[in-house]
Amino acid sequence: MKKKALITGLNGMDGSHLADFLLKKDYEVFGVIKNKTNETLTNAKHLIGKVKMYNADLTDQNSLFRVVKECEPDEVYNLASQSFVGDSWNTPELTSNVTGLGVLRMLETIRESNNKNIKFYQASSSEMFGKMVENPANEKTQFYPRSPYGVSKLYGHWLTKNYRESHDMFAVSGILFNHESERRGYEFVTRKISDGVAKIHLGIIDKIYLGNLKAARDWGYAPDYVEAMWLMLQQESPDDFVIATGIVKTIEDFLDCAFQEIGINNWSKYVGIDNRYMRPAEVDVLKGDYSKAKEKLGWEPKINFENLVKRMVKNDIELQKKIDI
Ligand code: G4F
Repeated sequence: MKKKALITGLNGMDGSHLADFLLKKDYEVFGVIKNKTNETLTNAKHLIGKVKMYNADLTDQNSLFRVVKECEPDEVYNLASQSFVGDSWNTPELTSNVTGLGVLRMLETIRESNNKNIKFYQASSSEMFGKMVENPANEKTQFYPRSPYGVSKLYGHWLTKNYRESHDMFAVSGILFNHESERRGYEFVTRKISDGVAKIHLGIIDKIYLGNLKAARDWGYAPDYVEAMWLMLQQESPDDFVIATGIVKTIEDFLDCAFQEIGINNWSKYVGIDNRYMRPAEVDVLKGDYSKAKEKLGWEPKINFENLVKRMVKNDIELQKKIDI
């Protein structure tokens, strides 16, 4: 019998990469998509016919009950969320409802299913470390979130731990640091840059506008990170893990690397600052210590920063060429 996995947020970057990964492992994969239509299937189009997709929502408890009842999963990966930190100040209630309370609804759905064997993965985030009271951060580092998004993720994180301890559930959190890929949404800084650089290269635009260029992140490659999610659910006992590269780069470093890809060494005339992209409370730097994951999961990042940036820029150049035709 094939193992069955249910992924919420199937159409997101991580959801679609995880589905690809699990299909290769011969899983039967089910996915929850919000407002599913053929037009809204951005990252999951190639999964039509391979993954059974459900129109359900983390804000609608009954829709989750129905999905779990029908597909009877062995593993549930809760990846859906309002995941754009910048927008969480504009939509704090929506963010809390989806990113925070959504975790409660998914955990309750599993608990009420009376199937003690379902394993649950929660997508926790390095945004929970926010102000970083310890650098690099590990699983024991105290949290200090800096946005409604970070606070909501922290609620989901503690709730997952609480359900594990209260109801004897196999429920784990992966505290993932920033991870990107060719499927990243255009609102995030990495994709905004790779897309912008591709358009500058092809003469479509002449400048990109960004916010805080001094912010620093620990960036990895999303397909590497979905493997870590799966590994966490294959352990004997449930536990939480930090997943990171341990290497920190600034937005300026990302710009250096992206512009070098199109042969430009000094990008200053191609980048403008727009205060609209500054955040009310910034997370200046994020750096993770993944040694526990290395030791217990045997996990390590494979794609480095330079390679990641190259892939994203190359992909966007190819995409733009196709659009131009
Ligand atoms: O790309 P970002 O929007 O990602 P952020 O806020 O780090 O969040 C991402 O990683 C988290 C894990 O740490 C996830 F939980 C979360 O869901 C998401 O995937 O911004 C990165 C940095 C910020 O410091 C921001 O202020 O880039 C800075 N930045 C500068 N200019 C910009 C821009 N960010 C965006 N989105 N757009 C800009 O123009």
